[in-house]
Amino acid sequence: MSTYVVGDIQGCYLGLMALLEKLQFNPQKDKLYAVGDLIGRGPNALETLDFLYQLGDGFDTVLGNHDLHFLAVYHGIKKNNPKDGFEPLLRSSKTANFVEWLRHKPLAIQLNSETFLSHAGLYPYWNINEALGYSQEVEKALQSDSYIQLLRNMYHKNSVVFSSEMTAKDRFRFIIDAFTRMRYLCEDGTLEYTCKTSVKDAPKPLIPWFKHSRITSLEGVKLIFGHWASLEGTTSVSHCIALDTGYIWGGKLSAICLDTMQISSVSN
Ligand SMILES: [Mn+2]
Repeated sequence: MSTYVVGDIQGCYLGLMALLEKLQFNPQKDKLYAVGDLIGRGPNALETLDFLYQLGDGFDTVLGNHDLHFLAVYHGIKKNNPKDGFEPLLRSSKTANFVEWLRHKPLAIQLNSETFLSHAGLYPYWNINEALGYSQEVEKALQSDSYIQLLRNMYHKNSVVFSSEMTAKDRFRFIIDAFTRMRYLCEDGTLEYTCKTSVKDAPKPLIPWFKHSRITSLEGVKLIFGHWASLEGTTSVSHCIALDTGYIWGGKLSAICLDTMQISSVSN
């Protein structure tokens, strides 16, 4: 039995199939995790969700910003934009089932004492246990009757710092943003959501979250994340593993084998 974590699939079903074949993934024995953005922009959202859903207990994922956006589009909170690639999925009779399935996925997963998965990373001012607690708060809300309000609330202005005095709405929005959209922090620790470039092209005062001293000093824990294709799989922090290698943009789809820590990729 092997355990793999795959990067941002974004509806690229054929890429996923090619990668699983390269890994000789055995759905009867092996386990697959994803770092979120299962769909979004790519051509085969329906096939991708259908396949992953059918893996049953052999698959689990954290939610990415595109996955959450899909839920909002499904519920009519946001207009469908054809470039998201959701159309065949929105027309499928299976979709209500996939929506329920996604609604029960977390923002963060701790696989064992040393491996933590989330879509964008770990907000430097949270330790692992706090982060898991905040993920659970959102998970509960996603599964509650206030689910639609939670989705609608995602589209208000980003909150850039976390504090215990925030309103519930700001707090939920911050938790979702930190787990699914974070890339850079400003020198004062506030989150900066607009810069999406590689680290070498970023304006000087911005710090990638994984270079923050609270993250570089975290020992014995591997933080595995996706979301940030312009990193091209490189963080230069050995315990921070970037798996979004931009397949959807003509790059690669990558997965790490947690037993060997070997990364395998296929090109688009
Ligand atoms: Mn993303």
